[in-house]
Amino acid sequence: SHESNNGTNENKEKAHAASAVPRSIPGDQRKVALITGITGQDGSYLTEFLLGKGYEVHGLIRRSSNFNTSRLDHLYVDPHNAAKARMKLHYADLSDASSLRRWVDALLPDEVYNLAAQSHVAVSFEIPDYTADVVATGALRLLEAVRCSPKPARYYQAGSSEMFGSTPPPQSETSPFHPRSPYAAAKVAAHWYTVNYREAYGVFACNGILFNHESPRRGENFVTRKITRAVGRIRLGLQTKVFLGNLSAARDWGFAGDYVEAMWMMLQQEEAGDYVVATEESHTVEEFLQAAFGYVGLDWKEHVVIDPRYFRPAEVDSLKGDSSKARKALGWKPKVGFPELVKMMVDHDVEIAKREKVLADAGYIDAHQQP
Ligand code: NDP
Ligand code: GDR
Repeated sequence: SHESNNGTNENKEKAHAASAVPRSIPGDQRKVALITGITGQDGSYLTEFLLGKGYEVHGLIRRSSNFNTSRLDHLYVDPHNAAKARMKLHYADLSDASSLRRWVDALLPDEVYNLAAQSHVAVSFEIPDYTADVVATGALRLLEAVRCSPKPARYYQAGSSEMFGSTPPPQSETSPFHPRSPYAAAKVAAHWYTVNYREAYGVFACNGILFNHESPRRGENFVTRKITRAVGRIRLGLQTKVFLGNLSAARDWGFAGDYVEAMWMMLQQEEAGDYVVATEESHTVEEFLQAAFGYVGLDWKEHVVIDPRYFRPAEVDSLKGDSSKARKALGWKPKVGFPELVKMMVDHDVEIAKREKVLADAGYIDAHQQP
């Protein structure tokens, strides 16, 4: 991590004011990308991908009482080392239009990726108003900033298969939306704002309608990661049970690293458009349990307890994408399949559990404190 430079917390203040950071080194012709939600799962993979393509990457982060950049720490270079630092972080918030406008104007990005969201479906029932503000109006605020930018930027909107909701599979770009949560309804609004800015103002704006994608960096309260974290800890004897909700829901699960590539591909086309991105394979939560526990020789039925609090007021029963448009027009296809994804996540989380066990055995952490 970047902190290991001097072993102190002094460098943890990673974000900078607009005046302090020039867009790029003078004379530098690198493409500039601006990413919201850079600290999230997809933000970290997209940043790696774009740095690999030679981009200068700017990320907008929100203020948090805890450091929220752990997914980016391996990419961080102190900005005082201007020749090497190709990822820069700035404070802004999707609920603060002026901050978005200011950064778009200051950085003049070639591409803007709007990944920021209150992205947890169940939580959106608890905080619907906030979810709408960030997910729907937040996208509108950023589109306005892009529309008013002195330099035309290409815009990517992180749309979701949740927008299809109760529309039966397979779901494609032409399937009707029937959202089943405040989160999904807000994503539908953001989708149409994006289409509207394309049609009304000619903004090069694309909607990626991405089906579920996971990774070892997935937030720990999404079902796949919740399961693989539990598998690791149960395998190492750090816990015995995991509490879950509806096991019969079916999802089209892919690997996040594959999906960020599709985002970039959309912005490299001659014309802006909307694309479904999916593996076209669907599995139930129960099948995920079977695969994850089975991989380390455990029987999930001995460890899973159903807790009604994890059932949602309205559920999305079955998602399976038809991504033929993206496969044909972008030449995109997923590289990681379901069994490989499960193994990748379980292997990673068994390693984490091993480290937790060392700390727990030495009395440094409370082993019973479940993540
Ligand atoms: P995460 O929840 O991992 O990341 C969300 C990001 O948004 C974080 O960086 C978070 O910051 C940031 N954020 C939240 N609220 C605000 C705010 N008010 N202002 C600025 N930033 C904010 O999501 P993913 O990486 O999994 O997903 C990326 C995007 O793609 C999201 O929009 C999600 O809804 C969408 N999506 C995801 C899918 C998936 O399967 N992963 C599928 C389809 C769509 P912080 O780190 O501080 O919390
Ligand atoms: P989802 O992902 O709602 O599809 O949204 P999540 O992993 O939260 O749920 C998938 C399915 O699993 C069921 N489930 C549980 N879910 C959670 N989180 N916790 C549990 O204990 C549990 N038990 C069962 C859920 O009911 C659901 O059916 C994700 C997010 O990344 C969104 O931002 C994104 O838009 C969509 O994927 C595509």
